[in-house]
Amino acid sequence: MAAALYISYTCPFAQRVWITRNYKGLQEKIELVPINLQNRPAWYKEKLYPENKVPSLEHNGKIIGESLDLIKYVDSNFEGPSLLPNDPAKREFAEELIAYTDTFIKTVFTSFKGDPVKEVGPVFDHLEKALHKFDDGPFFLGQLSLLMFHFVERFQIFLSEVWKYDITAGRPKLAKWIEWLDHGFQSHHEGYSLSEVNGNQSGLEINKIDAYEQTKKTDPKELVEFYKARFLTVEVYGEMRFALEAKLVNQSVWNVLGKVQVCSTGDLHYRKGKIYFSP
Ligand SMILES: N[C@@H](CCC(=O)N[C@@H](CS)C(=O)NCC(=O)O)C(=O)O
Repeated sequence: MAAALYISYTCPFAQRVWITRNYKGLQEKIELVPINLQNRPAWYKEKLYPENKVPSLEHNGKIIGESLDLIKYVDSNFEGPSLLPNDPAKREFAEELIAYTDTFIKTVFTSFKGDPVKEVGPVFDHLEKALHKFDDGPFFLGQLSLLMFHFVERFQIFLSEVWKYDITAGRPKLAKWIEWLDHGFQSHHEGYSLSEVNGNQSGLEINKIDAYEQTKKTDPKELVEFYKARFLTVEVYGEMRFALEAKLVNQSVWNVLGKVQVCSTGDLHYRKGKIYFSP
């Protein structure tokens, strides 16, 4: 029976279910339905998914949500290669790692509103340790890399751009993992497969690269702007508002606000009589 996966092109949670669908070769079996999150159609909430979030999957007359549940559901209820390894120890580790992704994401997103340089270390250390666990090439158990990489890639861009924080410093396995994945995607663009470039040791085959590449719609520059607007914008008032409006301060404002030490000038936004500043 045909199924529909409701996603948004910018949502990383939807992206991991979308990658799972592509990886299993279910493009014909599970139709993609993009939802515009900024302008959600009323029927989505009223008739389909009262949570009004993406992703959700419509299958056999049922609607299921939550991306982690959906990954497991799609993996076990549809045909195609399994995402989870068969070996029991590896399978247990894979399930732990998939579940850990939510802690990882939450910690990093929350840190964007505080001080990431102090807060994100432990979660990237956890990934570094996980990469040491099985000697499976530079990947987390092969295809599971695909379910982690899009988050790590987004965070890497934002943390280095805004906080000058290098997630790979002191984490050699993580550095290698990112390098190999980047290299794999790049070689693919240039018309080579990773096995041609590096011998057949990478475990990143063309169908895996494709499964991921088909979901890659976010431009890194747009991503940085989107995260800045979402996480770094603060309301300013009182003397600071006066100084900003009179253009008496720029860079120092942000330092005084105590958020980031590195940005230069910012933009002022007026909304409902309030004033907001974003770097
Ligand atoms: N825990 C959920 C998170 C899904 C989620 O937060 N989706 C966002 C887009 S990235 C959303 O639909 N937000 C709309 C809203 O919260 O109203 C999952 O893993 O599926």
